[in-house]
Amino acid sequence: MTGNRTFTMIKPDAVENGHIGAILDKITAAGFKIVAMKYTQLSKRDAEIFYAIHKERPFFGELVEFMTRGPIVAAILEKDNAVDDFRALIGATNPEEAAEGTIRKLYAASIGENAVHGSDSDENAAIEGAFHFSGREIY
Ligand code: RTP
Ligand code: MG
Repeated sequence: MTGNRTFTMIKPDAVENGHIGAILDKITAAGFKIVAMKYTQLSKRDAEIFYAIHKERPFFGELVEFMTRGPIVAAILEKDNAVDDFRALIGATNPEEAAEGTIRKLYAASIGENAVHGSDSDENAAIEGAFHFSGREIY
């Protein structure tokens, strides 16, 4: 059981492909309440900080390039057991391994360009939410 908030981004591929509306529909239909949301674009520095945990991985440069190439939707979501339930809703990192009906199965093209982000722990949800939103932007 996790806490009641998670952080998500609709990634540049899903924005480019026109899936913002469909993805937000799936998120709200699954019982998540949007408590903060913005349309924005990450700078290289933002992406390098956000994904610092992956900086030694071979795909890091590609990941930063991808995440900064166009706008994203960032949001904080509220629901009981938010982190675990949201990761179940989005599906496996690799869309080929994602369960039927999950957001990545429906809207992602590859392991690198996989449509959405979901925090992996309560601690990271709080850090990632605070990275993108001030207290006055959370309702
Ligand atoms: P996320 O953090 O975006 O919710 O994804 P995740 O937990 O399912 O996966 P994670 O291991 O945290 O990886 C972060 C993001 O890096 C890209 N990636 N590319 N080319 C590759 O092998 C590879 N592996 C990971 C993906 O965009 C992944 O979501
Ligand atoms: Mg992750």
